[in-house]
Amino acid sequence: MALQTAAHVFAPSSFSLHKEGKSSLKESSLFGFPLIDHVKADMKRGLFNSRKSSSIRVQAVASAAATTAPTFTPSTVQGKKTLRKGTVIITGASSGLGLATAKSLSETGKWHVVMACRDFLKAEKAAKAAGMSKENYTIMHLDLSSLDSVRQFADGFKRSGRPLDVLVCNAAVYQPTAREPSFTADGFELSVGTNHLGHFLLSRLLLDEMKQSDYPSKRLIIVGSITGNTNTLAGNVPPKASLGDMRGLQGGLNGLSSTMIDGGGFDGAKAYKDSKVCNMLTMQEFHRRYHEETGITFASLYPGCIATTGLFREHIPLFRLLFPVFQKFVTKGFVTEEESGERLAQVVSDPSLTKSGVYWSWNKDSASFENQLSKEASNADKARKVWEISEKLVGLS
Ligand code: LMG
Ligand code: NDP
Ligand code: PMR
Repeated sequence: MALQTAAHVFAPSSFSLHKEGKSSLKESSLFGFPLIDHVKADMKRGLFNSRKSSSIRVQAVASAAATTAPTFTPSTVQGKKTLRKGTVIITGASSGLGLATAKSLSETGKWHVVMACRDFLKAEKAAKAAGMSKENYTIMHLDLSSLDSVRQFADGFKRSGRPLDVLVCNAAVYQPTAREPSFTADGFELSVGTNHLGHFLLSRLLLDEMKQSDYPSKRLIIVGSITGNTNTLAGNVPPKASLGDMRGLQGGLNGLSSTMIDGGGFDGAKAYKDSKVCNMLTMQEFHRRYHEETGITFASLYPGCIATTGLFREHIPLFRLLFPVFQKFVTKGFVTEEESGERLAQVVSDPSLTKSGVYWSWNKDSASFENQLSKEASNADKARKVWEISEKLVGLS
């Protein structure tokens, strides 16, 4: 469905929070890390005031699917406004964007970050190297290329007794040089299986947890990308994303039928871009199905070209050498890991980014704006179809 281009200004909701508030301290532990449900957070700056919020100009180009979430109403204790520490799960927080976001949020003291990672030791080392303090994060094992692992993670999280306030689906794999497909534990082509199907199941399994949370602004965020959007120059670099009639997805993306969603021959770069289209469509379908009922904000984003991350680990060395230079000086789309982490942290916690159904991007001055998705990435029929087929593939229907 075509996007409307009617622009309107989205005014940030404003509120302030008082420092004290009776915060009951309840401690338990998970995997040896202390769990603190209510903390004596430093609330001097206001709990939702991210570092950059005051300078954010939100330019809005509204999409048809977008609606505004209710404004925050922090709970009142004896006439004082208080807000407990939020809990955010970030998948793939062991490097790149996920790690930078985890660091940024943990440094505010207002968030407990559950780092959902496939490599526990790598995540622990990364958190330490980033200087994150132990009381602000927990590492939990999650391998998105195994549906069993996704289910175990969801069960484990539920058993931890933590509320779930924000879920960030960030992890991804990119196989630009693979000649042959590889597969997840359940037999799906790896990129779509991990980036889309793993996250699809995870989000569905954790939706009830989010519904139950009493946090004033609950959010489900999926990291999309410009390269999945063919309404941009970057999205037109071959191979282009396209889901076609989804006969390959319908067939299960396995070695017996096609490994590609559109039914074509395997192409690792295309599979990645297709998976990002699925991510962006999934977020919109979530919005259509659940926003009104739950008040949860559903959003996707393009954080900028973070040309130095592990995402390009499988690319040829020459590409890894030239790509950051190309993005810095030619396209000027380059963004550092730190800056991209600040951007995603804004989508997690900034009071001005509560709108649901939105695809966020940032301009050259690092101001956020509602971007327009490509025709395919905003096609409501395709979104429903991706949802319905994916439900079957992950065993939800
Ligand atoms: C595929 O290639 C890969 O095969 C696949 O593995 C996967 O990565 C996939 O989409 C991801 O891409 C895509 C294909 C696109 O190939 C390339 O991108 C290779 C680069 C081709 C570059 C040709 C330009 C040569 C001219 C250079 C001289 C210009 C100097 C500029 C000044 C620079 C100052 C620092 O291929 C195409 O579709 C070709 C489109 C051609 C567009 C030309 C745009 C020019 C941009 C300038 C490029 C600068 C080169 C930097 C290289 C960075 C690496 C990307
Ligand atoms: P990285 O490779 O640095 O980070 C990806 C993370 O995903 C890693 O922590 C990785 O774990 C994790 N991961 C991969 N496979 C699995 C799995 N099976 N189970 C659990 N975790 C897994 O890349 P980026 O930080 O660049 O990517 C983060 C997100 O940003 C992705 O969604 C990507 O599509 C998106 N993005 C990136 C852009 C860029 O320019 N880099 C641009 C636009 C979007 P491990 O550390 O163990 O490898
Ligand atoms: Mg692309 C404004 C131009 C722009 C931007 C913002 C990106 C982002 N790229 C742009 C242009 C170009 N790129 C041009 C003109 C070319 C041809 C030279 C080009 C090439 C290129 C390659 C080969 N770009 C790439 C690749 C990759 O392998 C990356 C990719 O597609 O990963 C899926 C990539 C990217 N360019 C981007 C971004 C953000 C990426 C990677 C990450 C992603 O989408 O997640």
